[in-house]
Amino acid sequence: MNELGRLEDLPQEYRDALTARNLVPLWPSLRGVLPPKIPTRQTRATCWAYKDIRPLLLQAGELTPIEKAERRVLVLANPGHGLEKMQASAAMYLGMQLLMPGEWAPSHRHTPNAVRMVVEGEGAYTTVEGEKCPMARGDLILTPTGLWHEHGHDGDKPVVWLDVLDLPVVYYLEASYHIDGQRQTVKPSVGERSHVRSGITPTPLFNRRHSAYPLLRYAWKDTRAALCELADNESDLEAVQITYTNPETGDDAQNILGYYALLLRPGQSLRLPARSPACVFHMIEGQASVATDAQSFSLEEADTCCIPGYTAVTLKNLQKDQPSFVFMADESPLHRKLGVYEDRG
Ligand code: 1HN
Repeated sequence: MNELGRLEDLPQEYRDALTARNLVPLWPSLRGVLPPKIPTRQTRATCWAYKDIRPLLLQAGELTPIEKAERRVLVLANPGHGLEKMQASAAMYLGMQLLMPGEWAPSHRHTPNAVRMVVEGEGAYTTVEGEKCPMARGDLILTPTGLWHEHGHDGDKPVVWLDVLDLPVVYYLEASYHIDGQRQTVKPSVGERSHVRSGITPTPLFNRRHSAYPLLRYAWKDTRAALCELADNESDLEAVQITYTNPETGDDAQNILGYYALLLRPGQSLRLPARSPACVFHMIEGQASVATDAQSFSLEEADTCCIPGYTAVTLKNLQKDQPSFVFMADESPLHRKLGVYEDRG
C-alpha cells in the first residue's frame, strides 16, 4: 500500500490558505477514515456488574429526587468512546434506571427508540400511548420512536430496568429531540396483546387501528417458555435463540436495533460469528462467560457487557445442570438497512 502524503509535508502557507477557506486535504486523513480491511472501532469490550451498579443506583435514589431527574439513570458508558459521550457502542445507549415506590417519571416522547429490559422489582409499569405495560423481571417493553411513555410504580420495593436506546445514532444524525406531555389516560386494554402473538393477527383490511408497533410488551414468561420448548423440541439446534419481532410483519421489533433472547443449554459453549454490528449481552437468568480472542467476562444475573463489531464471541453456560438465559441487543437492523452488514464467520 502506498504511503500517503502527510499534512506536515505541505507548506504552512498552503495549509493556512486551505483552512481560511474551510478546505481540507483528504490524503493525510484517507487511511484514518478508510482503514485497511477492518474498521477502527472505538467501542471497547466492556462489562458492567450489577453488584457495582445497584448500590450506586440506590444511592442516586436518596441523592436525587425523581422530580430533579425526570429519569433516574446511571448510564453504562463505554470508555472507548469517552464516558461523556454516554454510548455503549456506535449506535447503542445503555442505562440502568431506578424507580422507587410511589414515584412517577412523567410522560414524554422522543425520536430515539427505546426498550426496557426489567431487571429487578415488581409493581412498576410503563404506559405507552395509553397502554399500561406491567413490568416483571425479564419483560421487554418497547417505547418506539414518537410514542408517549411514562413510568409509574405501585409496588413497595425499588424497581430497576435496563434501558436500551438508539440515541447515539439518532443524535449523530441531528434528529434527536423530545416533547413533554400530560399524564396519559390509561386505556382498558392490557399491554400484552395475546391475539397478535398466537399466529392470528387482525386482518389489515379491517384493522383500522393498524399500528407499526402492534405489540409493546413481550412477557418473559412467554419468551422463556418459547425458548425452553424450542430447546426441547430441537435437540440438534445449536443456537436456541429467538428474535423479538413485530408479530404482524415478522420484521425486527424496531427499525434500528435488534433484540434477541438466547437459551444456553447446561454447560453449552456457543460460538457467535464475527459480524459487523456491535452486540450487548445481559444475563437474565443463570451465569455465562462471554469471550473474544482477546478477553473474557463472567456474567452473573443482571450483569451487562458490550462487544464491538467484527468480533467473534463465544458464550459459555457456567451452569452445568441448568439452562442460562441471555438477552441480546445489536445494531443488525441498522447495518442491514444501510447495506453494510457483514458476517465474516
Ligand atoms: C428516556 O426517555 C428514558 O423514558 C430513559 O425512561 C432513558 C435516555 C436518553 C434519552 C431518553 C425513559 C433515556 C431517555
